[in-house]
This record gives sequence, C-alpha cells and structure tokens, in this order.
Amino acid sequence: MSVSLRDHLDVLARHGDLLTVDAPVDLRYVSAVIARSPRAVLFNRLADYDLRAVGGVLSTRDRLAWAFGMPYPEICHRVQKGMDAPVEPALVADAPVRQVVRRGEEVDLTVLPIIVFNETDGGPFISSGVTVARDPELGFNAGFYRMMLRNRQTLSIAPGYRTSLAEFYRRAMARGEPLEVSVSIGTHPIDSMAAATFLPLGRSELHLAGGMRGRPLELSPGVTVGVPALAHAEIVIEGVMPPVGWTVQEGKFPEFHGYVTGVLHNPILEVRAVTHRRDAMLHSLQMPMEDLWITGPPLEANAWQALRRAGITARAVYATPGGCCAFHVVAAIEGPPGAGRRALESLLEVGIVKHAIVTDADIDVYESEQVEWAIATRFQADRDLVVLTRRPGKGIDPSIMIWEEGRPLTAKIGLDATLGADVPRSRYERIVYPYHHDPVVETILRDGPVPVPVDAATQEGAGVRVEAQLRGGSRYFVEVLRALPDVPYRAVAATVARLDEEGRLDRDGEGRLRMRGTPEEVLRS
Ligand SMILES: Cc1cc2nc3c(=O)[nH]c(=O)nc-3n(C[C@H](O)[C@H](O)[C@H](O)COP(=O)(O)O)c2cc1C
Ligand SMILES: [Mn+2]
Repeated sequence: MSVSLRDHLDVLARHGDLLTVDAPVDLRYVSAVIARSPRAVLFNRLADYDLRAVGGVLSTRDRLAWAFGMPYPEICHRVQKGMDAPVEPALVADAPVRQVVRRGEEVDLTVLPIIVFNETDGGPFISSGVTVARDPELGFNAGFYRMMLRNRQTLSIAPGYRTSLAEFYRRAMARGEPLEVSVSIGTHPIDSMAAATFLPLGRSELHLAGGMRGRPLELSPGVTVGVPALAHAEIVIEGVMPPVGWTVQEGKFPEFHGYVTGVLHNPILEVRAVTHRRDAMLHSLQMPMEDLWITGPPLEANAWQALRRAGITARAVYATPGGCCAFHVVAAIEGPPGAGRRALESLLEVGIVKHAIVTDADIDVYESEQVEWAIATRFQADRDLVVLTRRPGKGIDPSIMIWEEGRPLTAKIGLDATLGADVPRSRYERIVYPYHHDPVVETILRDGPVPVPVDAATQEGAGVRVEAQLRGGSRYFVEVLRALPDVPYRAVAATVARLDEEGRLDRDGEGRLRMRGTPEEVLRS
C-alpha cells in the first residue's frame, strides 16, 4: 500500500509522468519549471542546498486517480467511506522522517529549499505542510495553512479565522498557552486530501485519512512537542504558536482561486525542531493547480450526501476545475419532474458552492461542452434559474462587495438544465448516425476490404423490393436500406425518386415514406 510521497512518485514515473532533473538548479527557477512542465518535476540537486525539491505531483486529475488507484470520479466515494468509518491513527517508532533531527539552536530553516512561487510573494513559502494540532477537548486536527519564511527559526502561519486550527489557537490563547503544532511536508496524496477536507470542529482529519485507506495512518511522536507528525513525510517542522494572536504581516501569496491575495496579519510559528529523511525532498505545492484536485472530491462527497438527504438520485457529481473545485458543482440526476430545483437548493448549501448546475443523467458532467450544451438546449432562465442573495460567502472571493458584521455575503445561482416537465420529449430526439456501430464502419476507417452490393440481378429486382417494403407500412429511408442490405443505396434512392415522380409516394406525420393508397383508400382515410 502506498503511504509516502515517494510511493506516489514511483507511480508517476511508471506512467511516464515524472521529469527528473539531475543537474543542479537554482531555486529561483523552480516555480516556473513546475508551472511549465507537462509532467511533475523532481529536482534531485539544487544549487547551494543539500535537500531536494519536487512539485506538480497533484496538478492533474490523472495524477490523483493514479494515487488512489481508481478513476477520479470514484475518489469522492472513498472520502465518504473515510467520513463514515474513521480509523484511529497508530504511533510508530523509528519513522523515516526522524532520520535527521535538528532541535533548538541547531534549527536553521534557511537550509530548506523553500521557494518563491509568484512575482509579488512576501517571501519564500511552504505550501505543502499538513499541520497537526491537539486541543484538550476537541482532539486532533489537521489541515493545510501556508507558512512564510521569516528567519532561521521563525515562520508565520495563515490559519484564517474560521478554520479549526484558528479555533484551537484561540482556545490556547484563552488558556494563556502557546499552541503546539507539527507540520508534515511531503505527504501521500491520500493524506493530503484528508487534510484538505473540511470537517466540523472536533472531528479529526488524521482519522479520516485512516478511514480512506481502511488502515491506521502512521504517526511519529513529536521530538520537542506533544503532537505527533506523519511518519512517512519527507520533512517535519515542530513548533509553537505563541499566544499573541494575528500579529505579523504576511503575504502576498497565490490563492486557490487563481489570484494573488493581499497582505494579511497572521500568527507566528516559533520553530523548535526540524526533522527529515536523509535525502528529503520539499514538496513545492503550486497554487492553484495542486490545490484543486485534492479539494474537489471532499466537496463532491458532501454534495452526494446533500442530494441523498434531499431524496434525489444522482448519477455523477463534479466539482469543476474552472470553478476552483470549490465554487462550482455540476450534478447529473435522475428524478421526478421538480427534482432539478430541489437538487439545486441542496447543492447551494454545500461548502462554499456559489454556482450549481443540474443536468439529466445522459449528460457527461466531466465534459464542460456537454454541460454547456445542456444549458443551451434545456434551460429557460425565467423558469429554471434559482437565485439566492445575501448568503454566507468566502472572504477571499474577490467579487464579494457586501460585508455585514464582518461576514462576507454572496449571491448564488442554480441552473436547472434538466428537461422541463412540460416540454414535449419529442423535441429531444437524439441524433443517431445510421450504421454508427456497424462493423463495416470500422472496416472503412481501417481502410480494409468493404463488401459492396453489386449483383446486377438483385439490382434489377430492386425497384420491386423497395416498393414491397413501402407497401408493408411506413418506413424511414434508413429502414428501407437496412431491410435490403444487398440492394445498393443508389438503387433505393432511384426507386424512391421514381415513385415520387409517378405520384405514388406518400409520407406520414413522422417523415416516414409509404406508398400512396389507391384513390378509394385515400378517400376513405
Ligand atoms: C494546498 C492548500 C493550502 C491551503 N492553505 C490555506 C491557508 O493558508 N489558510 C487557510 O485558512 N486555509 C488553507 N487551506 C484550506 C484549509 O486547509 C482547509 O480549509 C481545511 O479544511 C481547514 O481545516 P480545519 O478547519 O480543520 O482547520 C489550504 C488548503 C490546501 C489544500
Ligand atoms: Mn478540521
């Protein structure tokens, strides 16, 4: 079973999706190389640094699918499984991440290859740290919170105000105590996804990771703090957040929504120890692409749950990358007329979803052009649009202009692109190309020998046989062709043309061909 980032790199290498750079690279180029590389990148040597760097390991849907060993759309069900059946983590001795231990005055963060990601960053940033904390009443918590390098033994950390970590910190401050944390850098994508999952206060992402794997997440006891770290991480930073609050300037930094956020005030993290594998690599987790695919499936899991609670049968749910895998969700549903609106109302309550779309089950929600097509052809704005105003929003959404009592307010919309109950289904006849799945078509595409009806005798009898077909009842042109596989197309077309010229051809209300009746029959009908 894959437990480490290295295991994941092996998987990427097997898929030809890892570029290994052995020449020494200056850290200033690492961000751009990761951004421009079509593959994940492992920098085996860095000029002036002993440790290695790696990036892009989470940048595509495929990379996540390979990490989980399942198609991407199924990952959300694995998250759900972890939520339903969490597994207690296990402490292990002699974790690889403790091969090198520096504590106290030996700590020097500047030996770590921490990169600058973006032109206007406030400094070098650690973006890939899974921060573990413990609260006496609430237990463990784990999440990602970016950290900016300040000096040899100090980082700042960005817990926001509404995360569980922010609440743990406020509680520690109320006790007048520092909050101890461990920061595990370079984790397996399953553990990273667990840490990126929003769980209610008091529920532990470490237990979620165990539940997602069906076996305990292995932790290593802290060497200077009372909180453990992920045993199979590359690097662990231990430290405390002194009980002084959000006091230091921090940022700017690129955010998950694809923009650079401004300078904030954030807490300090005083570092007590750094431990790492002997040949450790620092994961330069690049925003936004490496953030998206670990935040989508947890959101999709919550969306499935919300739809189930609303009594809706869903076929597929996708948090789309264009919607930052957070603001947009598309669901293909089955259900009675009216289910679309109910589905939208549920989806717009999930996470920070702002725009939701529901389609019928025949739409592939992973193909944005199909979703757009459903909107183009099944949606009427005055009938199928749900608009909500003044809902709780996400503070860093740059479009939000309304704040009330310090809370950002957002508008939301839902688009019901399912077939309207009152619209005739006959308007939605799908195009089917004749002989689409016929083996002959394959043969033509392969440029192999194709059977052609050429028998002169059958051609001679063709007119009679086509007429017999049309006398047998109404037939689409293609139905006549299919009934007479040995008759050349041109003979069928010529017969139909002749019958038309002779005034003997008729058409029914569906456009099928038939023979015109005798004058008596016509009068009777
Ligand atoms: C790569 C990555 C970086 C993140 N950086 C931050 C951050 O700097 N500050 C923040 O508040 N949330 C950040 N998040 C989101 C939190 O990790 C996420 O909201 C998590 O659910 C919070 O967990 P908590 O409520 O248990 O503290 C980040 C998520 C990812 C995947
Ligand atoms: Mn949490």
